[in-house]
Amino acid sequence: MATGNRYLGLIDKYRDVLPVSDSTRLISIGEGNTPLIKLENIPALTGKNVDIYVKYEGLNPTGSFKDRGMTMAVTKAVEEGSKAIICASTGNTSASAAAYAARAGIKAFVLIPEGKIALGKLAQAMMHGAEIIQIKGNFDHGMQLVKEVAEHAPVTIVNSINPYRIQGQKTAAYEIVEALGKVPDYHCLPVGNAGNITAHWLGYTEMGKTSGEHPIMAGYQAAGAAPFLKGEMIDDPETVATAIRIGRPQSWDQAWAAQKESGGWFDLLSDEEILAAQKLLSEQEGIFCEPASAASVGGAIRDIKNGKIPEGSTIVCTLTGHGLKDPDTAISQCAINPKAIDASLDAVKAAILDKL
Ligand code: AN7
Repeated sequence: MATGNRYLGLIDKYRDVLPVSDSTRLISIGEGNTPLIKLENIPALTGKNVDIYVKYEGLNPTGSFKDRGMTMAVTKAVEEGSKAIICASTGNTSASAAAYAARAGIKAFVLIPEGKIALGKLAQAMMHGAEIIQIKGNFDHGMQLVKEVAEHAPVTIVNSINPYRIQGQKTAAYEIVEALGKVPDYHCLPVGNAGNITAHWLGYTEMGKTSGEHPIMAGYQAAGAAPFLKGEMIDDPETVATAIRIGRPQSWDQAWAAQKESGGWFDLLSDEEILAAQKLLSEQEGIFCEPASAASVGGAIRDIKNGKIPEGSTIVCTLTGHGLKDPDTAISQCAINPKAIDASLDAVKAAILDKL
């Protein structure tokens, strides 16, 4: 058995390109190192010859890509002597902040929109012992309040406006290029606050400094929460993909820069299209992601079919969060509500033969 190469998290692996020193205490739960999975069945359904890979970020410790940025942000908060962190969140940031604060032995305050966060995310924030502050408002209201309160209380903001979050998250781009052995032609992401597309673009441009190579970045939003398509902030974002129910993206300028510099685009998907893509991935590939994540694959499939993404392309789609984050939305999509039958051989046999 191989020994001596235990994975110690992404800061340890990418310390050469991250703002840490040898004496920095790393707050890590083994995040990063997520699989880049080649889709085997969906490409054929597009009718085009393309390679599609998904970067399954749902396999991070708390089940979303947020852990990449959070390990870095909490590591620096602790290094700087902070005893408490705070964030506004549509769910995943709060789950991640709660877990890393627990690991570090500091306090986490999380502001979440009442009734609009997926069940699994709430369970995580509660289990990790975060101080949960539910507000009668949406993410954008929470974010504004967090910025204001941080000026009056000794708390470190760990939303993606914290530059260390972006630093940690850029490592996903490094892993992709390492796993593929080349730079992908296209990179498709769901976009909410736009921190992740900003972070990926930073990673790709750092790596491509001498070669100039980079993917074309495509960002997909939910139709009811699509400020990048509208060209301005919106007030009442609404979508079944609660993770990206955001009307005032914090990384607005950086995301436009990523789009323009990469030659990419933003587009939107209806809630129905998002849920259909989530189901397709589950049924065709055995990969369960949360609704927001599926926007990347749904958008990519559409743009492959319409030729915007040409044949012969290598495409990476980020699956930002695990499907188990939002069991309610998953179950409500499945028409068949399994009914109990008699616990007898005859009844079970009949049930099987009925389906073959
Ligand atoms: C699964 O947790 O904003 O464009 O507060 O959870 O970087 O914001 C979550 C965002 C995509 C959008 N997919 O990423 C939060 C939060 C999932 C997410 C996004 C989020 P950004």
